[in-house]
Amino acid sequence: MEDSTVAPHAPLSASFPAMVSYHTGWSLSSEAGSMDLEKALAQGNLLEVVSVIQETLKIASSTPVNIAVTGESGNGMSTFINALRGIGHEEEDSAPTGVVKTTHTRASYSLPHFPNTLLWDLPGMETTPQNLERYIMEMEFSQYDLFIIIASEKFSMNHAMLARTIKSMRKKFYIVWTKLDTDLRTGVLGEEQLLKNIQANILEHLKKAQVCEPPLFLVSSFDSLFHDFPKLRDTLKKDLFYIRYHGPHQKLSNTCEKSLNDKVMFLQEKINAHSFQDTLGIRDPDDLMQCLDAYRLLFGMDDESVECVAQKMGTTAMQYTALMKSPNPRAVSRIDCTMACLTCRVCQAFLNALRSIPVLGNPISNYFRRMKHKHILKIVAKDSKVILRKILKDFTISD
Ligand SMILES: Nc1nc2c(ncn2[C@@H]2O[C@H](COP(=O)(O)OP(=O)(O)OP(=O)(O)O)[C@@H](O)[C@H]2O)c(=O)[nH]1
Ligand SMILES: [Mg+2]
Repeated sequence: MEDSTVAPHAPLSASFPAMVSYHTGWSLSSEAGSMDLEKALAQGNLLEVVSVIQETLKIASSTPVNIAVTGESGNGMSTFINALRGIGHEEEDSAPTGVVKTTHTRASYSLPHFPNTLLWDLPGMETTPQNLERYIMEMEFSQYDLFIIIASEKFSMNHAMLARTIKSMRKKFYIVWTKLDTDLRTGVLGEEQLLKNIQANILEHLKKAQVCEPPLFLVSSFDSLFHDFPKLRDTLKKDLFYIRYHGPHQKLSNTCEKSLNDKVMFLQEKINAHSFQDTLGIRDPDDLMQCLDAYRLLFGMDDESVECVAQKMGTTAMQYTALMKSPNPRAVSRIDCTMACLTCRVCQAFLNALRSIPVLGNPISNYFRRMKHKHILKIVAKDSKVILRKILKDFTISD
């Protein structure tokens, strides 16, 4: 069935692309991604962990973010879109503008300097509450990630209701007051007072509609470098980053955290069962160096893996090892009090003496051995979390 609300010759696209927003993009691939990540963490394959994180964040960065520009007809929505895109109203792919009602069907436009971001020019909303509901349905408000409500000349209750509806959908929105050039030209008040009055009037309407203060920008679409336009672009940049990466980032962090905790529990059971050699590959469970190496290998935190990951990330292994406690057994004993106690000469001599006591000696020394292993495990698991957090952060910053 054809959608009558959509422009037939919209410049970029008139209907939503198959992958709508990062929420959808993520959910399409999230299950497979999560499983791959869990598997790689369980196997201690750090390089594979990095690949899964990289792939997931690549999907997030290439999935379109949809921004709806809405308001009442004639408020200057299409002109604002052209201004934000840095083009005039008569260029080939500019949004049509005019003094009479011009935009009848929605259309999307790319936003230069903001890759994979679509600005949607919506027809103006009608003015009754029943129509507002229909408008929200027809314009498919649920599909957008961010809203820009345009107002000019008069901030009406309709604008406030629109804000309230978007807020109830738990979506982010800005209020943009446009045609400021006309206000400044025709107003009798000084600029400072006029700006204050406009802001106060908008906030009063929003307060009546029980909407708390959203980001508010006062602009003229004829001066797209002045007034609040630079502030608006900065805010948009930050919010688009958040919209794009927050969900996937959270999900990846949670999966890493959960998988590592599960792995610690699994290994603790093996320690309790004293399966040092067969499961953990530790020949001498009293050799601190051997134990550390074995646990680091199980978590993919061994020197070779860290080196490979550093190469993949375009950095040096030092960037990671400097954050870790486990690569250096002497440092572990020095920095970590429990470890220092468990490995000190007096304690070792005491444990050796215990072993020679019949019946009681072995259980007590086994207890201390388990305690030492669990502590090493804790240190290595903590290192893994620190390194994964750094990898996640580095990937998101370098985008
Ligand atoms: N002075 C001034 N005029 C503006 C500004 N923005 C828009 N206009 C004018 O306002 C009129 C309506 O602008 P449009 O951008 O077409 O408005 P719209 O909200 O898209 O309206 P429809 O598509 O018709 O619903 C046009 O004549 C624009 O030139 C502005 O910042 N300053
Ligand atoms: Mg328009």
